[in-house]
Amino acid sequence: MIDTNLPLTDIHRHLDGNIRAQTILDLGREFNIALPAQSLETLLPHVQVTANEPDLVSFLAKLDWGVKVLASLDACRRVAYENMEDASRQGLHYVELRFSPGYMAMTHNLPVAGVVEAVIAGVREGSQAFGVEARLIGIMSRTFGEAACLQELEALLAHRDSITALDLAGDELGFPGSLFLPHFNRARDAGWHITVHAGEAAGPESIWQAIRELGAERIGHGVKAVEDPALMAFLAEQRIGIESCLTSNIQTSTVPSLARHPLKTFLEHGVLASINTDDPAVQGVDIGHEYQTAAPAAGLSRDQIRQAQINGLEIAFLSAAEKQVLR
Ligand code: ES4
Ligand code: ZN
Repeated sequence: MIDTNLPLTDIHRHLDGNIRAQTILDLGREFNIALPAQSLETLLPHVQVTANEPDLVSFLAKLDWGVKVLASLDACRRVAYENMEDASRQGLHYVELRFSPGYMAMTHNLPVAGVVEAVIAGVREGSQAFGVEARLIGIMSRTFGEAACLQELEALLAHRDSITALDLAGDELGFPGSLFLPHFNRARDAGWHITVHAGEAAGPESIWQAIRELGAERIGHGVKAVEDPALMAFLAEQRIGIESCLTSNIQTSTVPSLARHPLKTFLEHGVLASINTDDPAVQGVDIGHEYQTAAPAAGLSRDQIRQAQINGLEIAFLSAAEKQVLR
């Protein structure tokens, strides 16, 4: 169901949620970090979702082993590089990789700006080695509060030309977007694009706020928009992109089943919704699974899946000329 005549994109993928289990084992050994298991097979259930989690915050805890082994800047660079190799193996032509430098730095007290630098280097090397085009989105992890997010923002701004956009991820219910107004004002001043995780754990008002107050041009997940007809019309009219992540929304219990996922409704309303993975290694999925298995299970027709594939490039944070090169 992937149209091989069109570029294949993933514009919502966390590189710190996509650390290979084998790499967790390798780095755990290298840095003498105690892991819950010593073989790939026995480690997998600790670092991958095995059953749907009750909520977003429990799901996010599954990402922790990946960052616990990031004991050096070179480990961060390796993970970024391997993300590009994985993107290439999955047949992607273009990826927007996002990461929270504060989260990656946290366990081993790495310098946050150093993490940003290491990720930029790893993605650049991987992009060249594997021939996949990439852009980087900086994340502020709202779960750690306004001050920690300011630290992440400063570290990202130190490398502003290598960063394309700013995002806000983590506990949407506990930390509303309104807390981060000054952060996003600075991001817009830096000339960055804006995307925000919204309408995943919280309701449509969180999406309105992300757009009106934070300046979001795209929304991560946005599933709760279907509860607000005025918002659905606004998203379509204003061409606000939706980054849908089907399997992720089931695993976080945001949506009860794929059959009830709103992606099909978005497409029927002319909303520019796209198909993406989120945290593929933690979820145990790849982009092929989302197109070939999850999208049909969400009731999308062949044409709707193709439209979602077109939308992925349409709403990518690229200039018209950059998109043309990929087509
Ligand atoms: C998220 Cl860090 C992360 N990964 C996946 N989904 C998310 N929602 C909010 N933060
Ligand atoms: Zn996400």
